Amino acid sequence: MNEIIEAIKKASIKIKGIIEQGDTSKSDNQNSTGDTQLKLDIASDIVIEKEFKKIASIKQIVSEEQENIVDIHKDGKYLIAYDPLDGSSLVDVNLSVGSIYGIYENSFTGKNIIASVYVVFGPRVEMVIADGKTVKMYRLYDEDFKYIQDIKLNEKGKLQAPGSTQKCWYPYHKKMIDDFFAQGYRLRYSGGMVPDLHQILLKGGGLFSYPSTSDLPKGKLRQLFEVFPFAFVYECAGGEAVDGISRVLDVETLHIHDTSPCFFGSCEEIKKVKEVYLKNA
Ligand code: FBP
Repeated sequence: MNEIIEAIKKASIKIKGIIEQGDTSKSDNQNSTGDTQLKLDIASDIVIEKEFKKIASIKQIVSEEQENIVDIHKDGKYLIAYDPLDGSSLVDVNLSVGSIYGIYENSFTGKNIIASVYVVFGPRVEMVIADGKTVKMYRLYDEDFKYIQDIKLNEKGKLQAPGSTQKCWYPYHKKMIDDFFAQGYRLRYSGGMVPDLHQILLKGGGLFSYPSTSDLPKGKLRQLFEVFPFAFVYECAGGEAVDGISRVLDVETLHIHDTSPCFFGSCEEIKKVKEVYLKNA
């Protein structure tokens, strides 16, 4: 596992350079979800895959930017699903973006995730590692990541990050979001999943939601390399992650690019989400 973390560190330093110097224009390609790929997405993906190919313990990888599973080493132990540069379109407006990695054993399913890592590329580059017991944050200084702190969520927070197109929210979802704001929750939403979820973790808690909507009934965020890795982080930090009703890491994966509605947060907020969604199921 340590060699995987070292590979992510090396790749992240290169991706930092790509973001700062790279071409943010669109490529001629689309990814498996139909998103037009930016040259940054493809460049970041190439950097990560090159680093992972050097590691004997990696059996397979899945990238948001590639259609199929890539076989790496047949005797490897770990399966890694990753989003090389989530929210990449935000680079053009100089907002924070991130890479997300889910590390699995045996098969690419929520139940088999054993660790997750994300890297935030913002005013500073920070890496967060969840290993099933703790959540630890590191910060990049020159060419080295230094340990900063452990991250724990409070029972209840103060921030709310309500995602997706509001005109497509179901009425009960809109009322739930409005109720949180009426309680004094503060809006914190940049459109970048990584910095938005990182902020809630560092500020002690709250709720991030990307629900089922009339235009995207199964949500937008991808299970293997967006939803499950952050669900694992939030659970390790003392919070919860659901699809509205069930623990999201128990959701079945039928295809490697499947999406899921998702709610990540402190326990109090997730309790409210489950109450509302169970009542309207
Ligand atoms: P990409 O993987 O295409 O970047 O989309 C993911 C994402 O950008 C997340 O980072 C973010 O939480 C979400 O989409 C924002 O979606 P919306 O703009 O619909 O709220």
